[in-house]
Amino acid sequence: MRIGISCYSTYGGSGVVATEVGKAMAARGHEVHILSPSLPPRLIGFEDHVTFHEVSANPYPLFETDLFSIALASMMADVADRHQLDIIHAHYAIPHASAALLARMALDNKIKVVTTLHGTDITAVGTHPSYLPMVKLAIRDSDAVTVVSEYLKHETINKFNVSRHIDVVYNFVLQTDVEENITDCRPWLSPDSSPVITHISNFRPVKRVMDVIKIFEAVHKDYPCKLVMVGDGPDRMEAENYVREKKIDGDVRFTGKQLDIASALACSDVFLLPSYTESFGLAALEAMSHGVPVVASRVGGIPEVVRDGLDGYLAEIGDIEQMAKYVSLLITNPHLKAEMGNRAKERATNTFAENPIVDQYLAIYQCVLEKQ
Ligand code: GMT
Repeated sequence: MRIGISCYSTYGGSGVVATEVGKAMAARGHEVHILSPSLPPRLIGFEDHVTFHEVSANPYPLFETDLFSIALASMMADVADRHQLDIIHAHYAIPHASAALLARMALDNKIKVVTTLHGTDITAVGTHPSYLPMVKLAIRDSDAVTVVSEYLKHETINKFNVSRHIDVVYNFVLQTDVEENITDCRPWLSPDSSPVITHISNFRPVKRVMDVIKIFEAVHKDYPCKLVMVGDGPDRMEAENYVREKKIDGDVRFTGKQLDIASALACSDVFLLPSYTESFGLAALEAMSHGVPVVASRVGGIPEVVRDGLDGYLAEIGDIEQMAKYVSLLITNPHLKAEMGNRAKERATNTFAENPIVDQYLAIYQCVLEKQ
């Protein structure tokens, strides 16, 4: 098969899933073309059967805004034509899915479009009137639509009033991420060997970064511990200012964006994800795959990933006190932490293993290609 994959190249989960699906398809011998505004972080190094195409919108004095969507659709059509692609797999509805439909029109329907909805394209920004009709069209007219959780399927059907078939294909973990190239970060993240609490995100409001800090503050009052904040985004500055004001900055480390998430997780004791919406929670799954129990909000698709009381604990959105209690319980009870961590690892590596999930995408590709 010749497959085009379109995604954002940010550190967000949709770009990670898209790139890893592409690499997995290439490893199975398919030809893969990845289209993105810049090189996705997971695409470092040469990969056999994978070609990267950087999408950029050519500015023109008349244009008042960046015309990325049109540039993306044009590049999809061009790459599909030149490389005789069979399928474009668009990750995130805005604008990837609508651009793919436009490219399909430009190619007289000689290509199939598979759209994967990831989260806020449905639960937040997608329902804004500036985007809603196009997201609805993308859901209606893609040859196949997948979502990353049962929760997101439910939201898609209800919010967009659609009746079409939608497949749930969960996010997955890579065995190589779990086992290979781990650096022991504990000596510098926690020189006194106190427990390490970790949060990884793009620090957008949806992640409730200030809840992370306040949960840590409450735990830290009673127990020595460290907080590691991996990532960057709009809410980082407020969080950094707060920890300085509260004079807990000596025990909070903001690492900025990191490619080596696996090493940070491998030396973590608890992973915190108090988001107000989360269609799946790939970061939580990655933590689980390293045997790290998760304390998260009971929201969206998170309960499909983290089983409350088994792989970690779930609490209501914004319940800082309860989440702090759960974190304290875990860091003061090594036996409980190890038991939950082991269960989390087993669940992550069995239920969310790469191969069967990539096979699900492959079966969807084959199915749309058979339908002429
Ligand atoms: O929807 C978003 O906010 C962006 C997207 C991303 O690129 O990070 O995140 C979503 O997709 C991930 C991969 O499928 C999921 O694991 C995340 O839970 C989801 N984020 C949200 O729903 C907030």
